[in-house]
Amino acid sequence: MRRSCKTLSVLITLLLMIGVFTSGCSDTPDAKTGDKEFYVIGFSQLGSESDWRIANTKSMSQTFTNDNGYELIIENAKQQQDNQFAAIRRFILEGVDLIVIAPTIEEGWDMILNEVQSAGIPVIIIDRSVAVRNDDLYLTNIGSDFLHQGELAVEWLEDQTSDSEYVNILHLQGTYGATAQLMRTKAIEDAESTHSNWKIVAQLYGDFTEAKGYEVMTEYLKKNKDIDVLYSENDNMTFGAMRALDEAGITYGENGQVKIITFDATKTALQYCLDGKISLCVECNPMHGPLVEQLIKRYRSGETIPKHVFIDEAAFTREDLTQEMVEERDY
Ligand code: GYE
Repeated sequence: MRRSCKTLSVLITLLLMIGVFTSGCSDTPDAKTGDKEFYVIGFSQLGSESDWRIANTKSMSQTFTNDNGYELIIENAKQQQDNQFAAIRRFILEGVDLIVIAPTIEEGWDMILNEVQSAGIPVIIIDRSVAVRNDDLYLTNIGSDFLHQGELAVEWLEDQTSDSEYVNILHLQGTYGATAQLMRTKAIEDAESTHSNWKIVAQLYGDFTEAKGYEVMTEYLKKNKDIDVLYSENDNMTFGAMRALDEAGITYGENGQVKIITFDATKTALQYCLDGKISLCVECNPMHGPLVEQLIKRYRSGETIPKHVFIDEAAFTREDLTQEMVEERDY
C-alpha cells in the first residue's frame, strides 16, 4: 500500500514537471503535432491453430498498417471464447474505433456484442459466423461459404464412387461448434444419408490442429484399417493424419487405398495434391485483409454495406494444378 502511494506521488511529480516543461516551451513544435491520427482497430483473432489462421492474421496485419492510416491491435485467443470476451472488453476500455472478431464458435455472443454496441463501437465478423438473436449487433460477416465447400467435396466424391459397392468414410472434425466444422460436417452427413453405398465409419475430433489430427488418427488406426476415404475438415489435421497413415503402413493418394479430401488448399496441401498424395483440395481463402478494408472504407463513407459477404472459392484435383499455380499460392 505504502509503496503504491509513493509510486503515485513520484508519478504526479513527474507529470507536473512535464506539464511545466511543455507549457514553458509552447513555441517549440509539440511532438504530437507530427503524429498521424490512426483509425484504431481491435482484432480478436481466435487462435493460431493452423496454417490458414497464420495466413489470415498476416493478411490483416499487412493491410491495416500505420502507413495505411491504421493502428491494429491483435489479440490471440488461443482457441478459447473466454479469451475473446476478455480481449473485446479491453478493446472497449481502450476506446478503439472498430472491432474485428474471428469467432471460435457460433454460440454465446449475444451478451458481449450487446456490450460493444452499448459502447457505440462497430463490429465486423470475419471467417466463421456468430449465431445471435439480433444481427444488428454487427455490421457485416465476411467469410467463406462453408456449406458450399462441403458440397464441392461431396460432388467430387459422388463422381468417384458411383460404381463402388461400398465407401467407408473416415471423418476428421474441426473445433466443435465452429461454422467451418458445422457446415463441412453437415455436407458430408447429409450426403451420407442419400447415398446408400456411403458409410461414415467414424468421426474423430481433431480440433483443426495437426497434433490432434495425428493423435486421434494414430489411435484409430491401431484397430481399424478399412478406410476408403478420409474427409478431413482442414489441411493441418490432414497433414497429421497422413503421418499416422504412413506409420500404420496404409497407402493413400493415386493408386493408394485411401482417397484424401482436405479443406483450405494451402500451398503445402496443393503440393501434395500435385504429387498425387491428396485427391481433392477444397479452397478456403484466408486473405481477408483487403476485403475487410474495402468494407470499412465504405462504412466510414456512410454507405450501407451488405450483411454477409462470401468469398469465391474452388476445388482442385491433380489435373487442375500446375507447379506454377502451387508456387503462386500465397498461403
Ligand atoms: O479451415 C482451418 C482453421 O475457420 C476457415 O479454421 C477457418 C478454419 C480453417 O483453423 O484451417
